[in-house]
Amino acid sequence: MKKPGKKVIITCAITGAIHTPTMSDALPYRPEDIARQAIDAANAGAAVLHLHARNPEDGSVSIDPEHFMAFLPQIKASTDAVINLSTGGSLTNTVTQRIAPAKRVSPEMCSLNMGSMNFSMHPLADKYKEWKFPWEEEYLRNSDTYIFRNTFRDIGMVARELGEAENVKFEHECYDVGHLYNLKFCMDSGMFKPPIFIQFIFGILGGIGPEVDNLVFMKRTADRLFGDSYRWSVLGAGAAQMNLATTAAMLGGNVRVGLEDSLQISRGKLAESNAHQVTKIRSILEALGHEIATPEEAREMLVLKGSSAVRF
Ligand code: KMH
Ligand code: ZN
Repeated sequence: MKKPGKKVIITCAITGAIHTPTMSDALPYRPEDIARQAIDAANAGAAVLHLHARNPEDGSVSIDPEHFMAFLPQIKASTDAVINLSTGGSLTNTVTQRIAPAKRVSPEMCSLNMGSMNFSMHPLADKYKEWKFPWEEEYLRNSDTYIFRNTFRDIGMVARELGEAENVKFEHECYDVGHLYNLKFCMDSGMFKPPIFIQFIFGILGGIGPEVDNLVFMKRTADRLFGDSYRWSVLGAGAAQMNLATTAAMLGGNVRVGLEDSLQISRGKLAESNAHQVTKIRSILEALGHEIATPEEAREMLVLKGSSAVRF
């Protein structure tokens, strides 16, 4: 486990599948905007870029490998940041569809969600009266019927097809304490090589809430289950983002920010860009005496295969 005083990895999640274009003009969805914001975030201090794709015409979530290929080469050519592809997909995708982009490009990292759960954004729909695109309102409202499917068989398939076959390291996304036990079961079955990287997630409707008590509980549980064989990071959704990231770093962890998880820079105020959030968390962490990990240091801490081993 990473000890306090060691370098902090900043992950920036650039666009995601939760927010829609109406919610913020800063949310990127065209490939050139995703690339530019990702590069700016890396220049601001993000060592890892967590990436989803969007449909360039209307900003809807896409798992089309071509939509990923519209920005991946440019990001790779302009930064040394670790590229982490989402396997979360969207409300209508099968797990096989969700991993297709990563199978095509074999990135250094991928997300791997560690349990099936409700995952809903429907309360957001009531906040807006007019929409930039027709799909947005229905997408949000229908999420109250959504079961985010990540069964043990699904997890095993992703472990084989991306972990074993492509040597991809996973960002194990754990939204509640049971997900840590799922991960422990999988580890004991030999699915993942240590050190594993856990993203503790707080504040998604369907997962554990964004209280510091919960962070301490998740970390204590992970310490008990995984000992020294894990690295960890924290993602607080919405207004919890900066506070929980700061708390995580104070407890010896790494942090994730980005417009995927929160559109705000401070309570009620929209962020101008992903780099805006990276710059803010970086200055908080540096003011507290933490050093920020470079991409090369992140590769060493997480034991990644290296950027020369990707296919884009
Ligand atoms: N937006 C996060 C809360 C994924 O990409 O696999 C969830 C996420 C899922 O990052
Ligand atoms: Zn994501």
